[in-house]
Amino acid sequence: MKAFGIVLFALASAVHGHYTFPRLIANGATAQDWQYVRKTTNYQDDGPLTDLSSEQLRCYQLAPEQGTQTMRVAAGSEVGFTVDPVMSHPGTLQFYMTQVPAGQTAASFDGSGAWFKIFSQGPTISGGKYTWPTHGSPNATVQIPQCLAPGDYLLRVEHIALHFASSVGGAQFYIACGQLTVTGSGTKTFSGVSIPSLYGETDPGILIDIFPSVPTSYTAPGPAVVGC
Ligand SMILES: *[C@@H]1O[C@H](CO)[C@@H](O)[C@H](O)[C@H]1NC(C)=O
Ligand SMILES: [Cu+2]
Repeated sequence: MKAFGIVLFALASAVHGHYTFPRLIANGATAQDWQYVRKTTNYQDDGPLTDLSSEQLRCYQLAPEQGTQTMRVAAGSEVGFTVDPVMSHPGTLQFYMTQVPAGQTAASFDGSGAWFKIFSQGPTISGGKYTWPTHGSPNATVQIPQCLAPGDYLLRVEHIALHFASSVGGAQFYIACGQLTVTGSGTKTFSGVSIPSLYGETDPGILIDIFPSVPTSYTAPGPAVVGC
């Protein structure tokens, strides 16, 4: 009976274990909780966002002004977030950025501009099933495009958990934004999409059965990843 109890407990935590992205990873170091990451609405219960029409889809942030600090990072360097505790659901990892408009800072900007996608990682398909490389990972990192023009940006991480995504409204969004000042000699700026209007509830990759008998394809939601 004891072994049976442990199995039940493991199953329960796999279903109910939500997560947050509290710490920025940059310049080879990990900062404090919510030091460079805007504190998210789910900071206590770790719960997901499911309403795709909400402005919370931008940064899932608890309050507009939080005293969050801004980290200087070089274009081309590796930046990311720790996960608390881990990305415990199968899902797609994506990173977006938005350039802060003139006259504002990464600390003041509400994210109402154009967001461009710099990374997307869905499943691999092999052995007749989907496999999710980020499933169980304790961090999520990305390379800031080498060609990116210097300036203030928000970096948005998004993990779309898909274990209930076969019905409308079932996809679970786990989101956070870090505040960055990007340095370097890049010159490139990118057009993008506004949030929350970028996704629809029935988009491919949002309304999806991830347990089909034999998957053949996968399409990530949102725009294509930009390149330098
Ligand atoms: C992310 O997690 C992996 C797996 O635990 C670890 O090997 C790696 O060093 C971590 N990376 C960062 C930047 O913390
Ligand atoms: Cu969860």
